[in-house]
Amino acid sequence: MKAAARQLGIDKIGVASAEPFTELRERLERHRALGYESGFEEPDLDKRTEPSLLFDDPRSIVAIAIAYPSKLKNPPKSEPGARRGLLSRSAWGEDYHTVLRERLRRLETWLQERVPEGRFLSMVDTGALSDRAVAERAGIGWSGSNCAIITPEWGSWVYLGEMITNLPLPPDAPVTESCGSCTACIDACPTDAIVAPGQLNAQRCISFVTQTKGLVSDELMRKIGNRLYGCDTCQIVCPENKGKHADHHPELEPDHEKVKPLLVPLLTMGNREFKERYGSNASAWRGRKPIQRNAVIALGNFKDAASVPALAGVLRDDPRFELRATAAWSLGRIGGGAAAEALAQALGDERDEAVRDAIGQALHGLRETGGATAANALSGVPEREQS
Ligand code: B12
Ligand code: SF4
Ligand code: SF4
Repeated sequence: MKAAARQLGIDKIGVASAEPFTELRERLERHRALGYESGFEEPDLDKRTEPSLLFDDPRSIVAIAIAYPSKLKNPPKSEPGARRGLLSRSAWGEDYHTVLRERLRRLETWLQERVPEGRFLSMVDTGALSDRAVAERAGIGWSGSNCAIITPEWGSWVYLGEMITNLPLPPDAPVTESCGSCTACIDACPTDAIVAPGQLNAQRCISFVTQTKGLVSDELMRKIGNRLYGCDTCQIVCPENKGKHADHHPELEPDHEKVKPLLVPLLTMGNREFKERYGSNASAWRGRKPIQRNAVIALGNFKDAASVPALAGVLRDDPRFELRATAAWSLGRIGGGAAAEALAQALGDERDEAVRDAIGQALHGLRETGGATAANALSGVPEREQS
């Protein structure tokens, strides 16, 4: 099986016992008690840690890793008047769920042909098991301080998946490498989401925040920068990832205009266009709203006056209050007379309380910091509406 893995399109394969994940169970309980969960995990901790609840008579778990690219060759430039956002590397190619499930199916077929009594249950990401805990036990890599499984061969730029089976395969030993005294990821995390080595408060992780659909706090919006989906900072700074770049899976190669797109056209992208462009991309699973909201945030963070008309359009016309409120924040962040005017005008028409609040706060901020033009635009706005 191991010798065949490469020809099946699998970069690394290992075997773990199917014993309960007792240490992980304690970990997950503490994680929940501290409020560090993202809400995307399987909620049933028994299912997460006891393979026998998912599969009749499990004897082993086969873990696989597929390496993905970490570098864009000649990426388009993000320039004044033509600012761009960025998808994280885990969403650069075709949706990895599709790719890994297909590889696991190939592996199942290969095994079934040789061992007809074999039974298999494969999962990638959305299964109950912790893909990282399985990979760690199967010797795929070690569990880094940034939480990622780091392989000696491909660094942490790997997707993980696994297959529970009734076949009693000899287990592999975990890898012996570790992070040593390095703390680069903890130091670089923009929101201090890594509260201790290997412990993440997902609620503060930008990767999580980019995947939410609601309003984002001022602090986190500033820290999102121009990220449209996911965050790679704690992996980019990792010395174990230096020079690691896998470009041998054509389906995982990035389309530059998709993964580093112009921001303004994203704002008015309809559902059909979104599905055509991003439907087969891992970033699409939450729909277009989070990505469009993040595009609005990114334009605010660029503070580029050229994007004021597009943001004013969102504030005036977008039917989703989250988008309008976020556009108000971005206009306030960009500032200047045109932004202040758009905000003041929108206040007259806006009926949603949350959006009115956001407009009020943006106008208030402009009044405190803005110049004469902004102040003029505010002159007709009653005090109550401004703050
Ligand atoms: C929920 C989730 C998220 C959440 C929370 C992430 C987190 N760290 O918990 C959010 C949305 C933030 C997220 C972000 C990302 N994710 Co995610 N996510 C998941 C998911 C669905 C569950 C993870 C989970 O249960 N976390 C809870 C923690 C507590 O458990 P765990 O990390 O699974 O297990 C480890 C710890 O428990 C630890 N541990 C256990 N006991 C102890 C004891 C001590 C003392 C210590 C220190 C540690 C420790 O060891 C376990 C193994 O490493 C998995 C898929 C899956 N089904 O497993 C993908 C997964 C972890 N994500 C993945 C990826 C790629 C990402 C991102 C890089 C995407 C991006 N570029 O934005 C970021 C990375 C953020 C980060 N630093 O972790 C990959 C990881 C690949 C890899 N090489 O490790 C996975 C495995 C998906 C996949 N199948 O490929 N993700
Ligand atoms: S993904 Fe980003 S926000 Fe999350 S832990 Fe890593 S660096 Fe911090
Ligand atoms: S940056 Fe350093 S501490 Fe963090 S995962 Fe990489 S090696 Fe470990």
